[in-house]
Amino acid sequence: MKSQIVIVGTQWGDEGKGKIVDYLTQYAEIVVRYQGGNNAGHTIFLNNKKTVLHLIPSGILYQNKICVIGNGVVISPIALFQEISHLEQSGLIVKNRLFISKNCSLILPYHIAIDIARDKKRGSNAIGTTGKGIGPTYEDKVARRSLRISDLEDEHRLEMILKDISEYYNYQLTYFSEKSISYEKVLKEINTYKTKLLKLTKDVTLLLNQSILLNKKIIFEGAQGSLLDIDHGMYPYVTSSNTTSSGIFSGTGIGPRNLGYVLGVCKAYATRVGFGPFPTELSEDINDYLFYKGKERGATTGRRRRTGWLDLVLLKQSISVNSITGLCLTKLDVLDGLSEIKICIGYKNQHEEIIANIPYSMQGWENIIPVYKVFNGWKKNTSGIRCFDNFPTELKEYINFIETFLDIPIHIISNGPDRNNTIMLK
Ligand code: 2SA
Ligand code: MG
Repeated sequence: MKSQIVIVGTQWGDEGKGKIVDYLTQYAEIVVRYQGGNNAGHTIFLNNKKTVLHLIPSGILYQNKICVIGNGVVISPIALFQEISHLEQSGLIVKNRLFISKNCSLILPYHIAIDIARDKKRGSNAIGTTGKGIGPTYEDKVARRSLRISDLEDEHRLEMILKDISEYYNYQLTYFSEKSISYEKVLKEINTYKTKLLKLTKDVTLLLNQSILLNKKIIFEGAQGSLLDIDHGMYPYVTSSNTTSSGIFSGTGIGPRNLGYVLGVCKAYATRVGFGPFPTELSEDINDYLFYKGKERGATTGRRRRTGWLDLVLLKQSISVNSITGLCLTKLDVLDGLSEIKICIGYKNQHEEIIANIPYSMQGWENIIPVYKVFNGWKKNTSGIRCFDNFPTELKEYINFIETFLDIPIHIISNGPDRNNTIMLK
């Protein structure tokens, strides 16, 4: 098998990708982010110490691994240097092992201001963005208006592009009755980090393709989840990048022949932060139980995550869109205290008719009723268990059902936040 593996979220993000990337990094040499920006929140517990990474690949917590940020990622230099400084304060050396593509678009104060202003204006139709300027920065990229890292090398080019961006957004900010942002102030800010940022850059497409030829082990670390993909997600309640495995090719410049394995990370229940359809969403006590026991708060914004039952209809869709080889089931221990656990195995409409295909339009999601299979809970603490055979029978049944229904192997189980709470199967 090829040495390049992909780790993607199969739901709405927060499946526990960060922890799994961190666990598997021991076997890898390079870890790569290829989409999104500092809207991500990858939480890792190491020796009871919590680290949240937003932009830098989770592999950075190992001293000797190379971390790469591909051209598909949008970069907030302020967030980047804050994260570097946090890591350095905890004794990690980032220099000479974090490399960023010069083709990355920059998130500027304009993007953040307009992201927040627009979502506010949407009122009851708000998307619930993280307010990190992600959408507007990707818009600029597609509109060929972006300021990319490489533009910082040429003062004249930098000023020309920034003037254009400044004019464009200040016009919009006025429309939203928001304060305009001074071009001079932003230019001054850019000049404080421009040299530092350029020093971190490298031709990462070349680096990755050469590493692949040398058969180096590479992990591609997805951010957010498949249901938030700009093309395949529940549009418009999505983020602005390709969160599915397809994003790797455009976001780094490696080709599809080079991937050996796609691991889909899936939480044993479901959460969503932000607005949009959520067929299995819970509004009962179990919602509070999952929220408290699962510590379900946005790792970037601190927002309470919505919770619900595992939805195998959506998971099937994610498996197919991402070309998933095997699954990693996370946060199983969170279900330990429940006497009854449900899994959604189909949808029907209000006339009790089975819906064969996932709706494509937003209207289609409105009257979806989930069809559940009900399982007995195991009511035992399972977080210390290190081997599948030692799981309670009810938990084994739960896992075996998922595997059989989806016709896809579950290769990893995570039953706690620490690296040690990881069970490799098969
Ligand atoms: P944006 O800011 O434009 O990407 O928001 C668009 C939608 O994408 C959702 N989104 C996320 N969903 C889950 N986790 C994310 N990362 C953070 C975390 C989020 C947080 O790990 O908890 O702290 O709130 C993430 N990033 C974007 C977002 O909620 C919108 O629905
Ligand atoms: Mg997260």
